Amino acid sequence: MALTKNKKVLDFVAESAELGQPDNIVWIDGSAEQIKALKKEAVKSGELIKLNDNLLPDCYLHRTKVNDVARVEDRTFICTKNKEDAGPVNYWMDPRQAYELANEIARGSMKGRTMYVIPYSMGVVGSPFAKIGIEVTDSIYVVLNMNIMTRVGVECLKALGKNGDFIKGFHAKCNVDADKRYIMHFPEDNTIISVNSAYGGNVLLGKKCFALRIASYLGKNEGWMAEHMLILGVTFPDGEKKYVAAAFPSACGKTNLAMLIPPKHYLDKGYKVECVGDDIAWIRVGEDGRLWAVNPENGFFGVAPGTNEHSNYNALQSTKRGTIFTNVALNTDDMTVWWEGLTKELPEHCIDWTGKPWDSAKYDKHDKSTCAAHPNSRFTAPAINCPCVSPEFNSKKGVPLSAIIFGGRRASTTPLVYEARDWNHGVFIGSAMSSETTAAAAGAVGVLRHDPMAMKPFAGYHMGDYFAHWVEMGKKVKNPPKIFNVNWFRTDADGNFMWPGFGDNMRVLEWILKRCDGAADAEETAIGFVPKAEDIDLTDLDYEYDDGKKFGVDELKEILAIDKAKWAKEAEEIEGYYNGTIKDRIPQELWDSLNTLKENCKGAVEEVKEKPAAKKNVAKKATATTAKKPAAKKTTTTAKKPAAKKTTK
Ligand code: SAT
Ligand code: MN
Repeated sequence: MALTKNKKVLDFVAESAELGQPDNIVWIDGSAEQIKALKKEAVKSGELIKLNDNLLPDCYLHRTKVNDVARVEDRTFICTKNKEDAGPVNYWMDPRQAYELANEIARGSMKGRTMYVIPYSMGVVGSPFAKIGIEVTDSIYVVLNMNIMTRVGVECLKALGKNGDFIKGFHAKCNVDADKRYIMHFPEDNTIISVNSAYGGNVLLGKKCFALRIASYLGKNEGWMAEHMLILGVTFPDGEKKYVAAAFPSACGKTNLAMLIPPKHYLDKGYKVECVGDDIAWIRVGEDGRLWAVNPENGFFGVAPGTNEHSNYNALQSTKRGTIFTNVALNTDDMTVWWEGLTKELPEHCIDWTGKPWDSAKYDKHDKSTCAAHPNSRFTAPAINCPCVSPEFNSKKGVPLSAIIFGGRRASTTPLVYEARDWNHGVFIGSAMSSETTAAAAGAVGVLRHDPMAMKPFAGYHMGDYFAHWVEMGKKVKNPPKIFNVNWFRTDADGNFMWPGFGDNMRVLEWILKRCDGAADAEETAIGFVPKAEDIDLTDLDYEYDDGKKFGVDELKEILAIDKAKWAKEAEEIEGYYNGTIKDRIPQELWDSLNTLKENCKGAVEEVKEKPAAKKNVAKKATATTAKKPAAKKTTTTAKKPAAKKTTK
């Protein structure tokens, strides 16, 4: 029975039913009984496998089809009337054509099935940040995951009232046919359509589809921001709390950073880290002129492989009850789950993620095809399970941000951490982010690609306009957070990660937060402010590379060093991306920052190129040119060196 009198909702449900032609329609009220009954039904049909109720109470395993294990970026479309509005890094489809295609695929596809109507809220119901969505789906798996990841049920319909607007989401799994898989977004209609997939990021429509792609578009028009960012709080020994939001591409450690446990000597001093969110931040300007952020989600859709007691105790604990595991391995000895990196010992009797018995003797950690769990296998865990969930997790007004951090996987060039000179320089740094691809999206892994603000797959409109929106937001914030860039992934010549990462990232966070207070020193470099080695606390740091070499001050110096020649090349590369991909919608402020970077690294270009030039006689190539579009009016004001007052506290 319909749970609302809102005509727009009723119309949407009726239209969806007319299209999908399900046998039944079930409204999800969010009650524990209903959810329990659905779990039972899913176990009966084989869609879920019930795990050991003593060891993992109320936990289930789900396996997707082998062709349906990750987001599919090349089948994800932004459908705006004008192609230009989707921009150069999104796939675009004409909305009329997209609706026609989706209708053709979805028509009658729910015959013999039940269509569930999920009213859900992104954000705490009643918060000024919150927005309501209605997802219809023919998948119980989607209902159960949405019930963890979002706030689901009648309270959302109440908040909507008789006339409220909402984001429409239509999901039909159809035959999970990869050739007919489409994830379509209609930002101008507040609509999302997903067909022929049953994998998380493609079908939990509140997550990437709504909370990032549609919400980023809404944010641009309404003056706020939807970002691919974790949010964490740090409590200092004196009791003061500071909050940080950090953008990293998928599967680059957002969940780990969001839940980090500081090294012992920090804990002894009274430091504490608490998690507000691990994937998405909605950010608004507060009355105090600061940026305030909420996590619109209600759970974690985290990457399982590599998660263990040491790497992320809090995430692991979060998965101990009420969790749905997707594409991990099943340990048949005790009906628990396993994935690569969970334990050193391999399970003796185990079924791999495809449902076949797994032979641990054939396991080769360098060959992903021998893995028991899929590299992008996931857990969907309620946020309230997390031992370090922030008391502000359910706050309606959110938390004020002291710092914004960008980061990616970069084997070289990018130092462990550096700080932007100001907001616009920070926006430049975010826009210039590159990272190696991961298993979170279908396609090759480990390929370096541009991923501005970690939003390449998620900005619901033109990337150049998105940069401009960041610049505009900077003008609205009287007390902006400071912006930093980190890189936990530097490798040495043997391919070892040079920085220990995980809990030891606290050492970098401490410097970042002290910089926000003017309480830590830094060195002014060509790319921004970089800590001196002595500014990073290495007390009790114990990290050994595979060859037995220990991490120490020399290694720290190496990963803090700025190689200007490499940065000169990086600047050329960024210019190529701006000119070649984003083209004419790059805001002038970003060209100015690029020109400053080029200017600051100019000597290094000469140095590097002069050597062969001396022999080969091509010395004239040595001079750095100015990036395209240097506005005449602004070049004169371009600071070649950052303002002296900011160099140190
Ligand atoms: O699959 S999701 O898009 O939900 C997770 C991710 O890729 O970050
Ligand atoms: Mn993500």
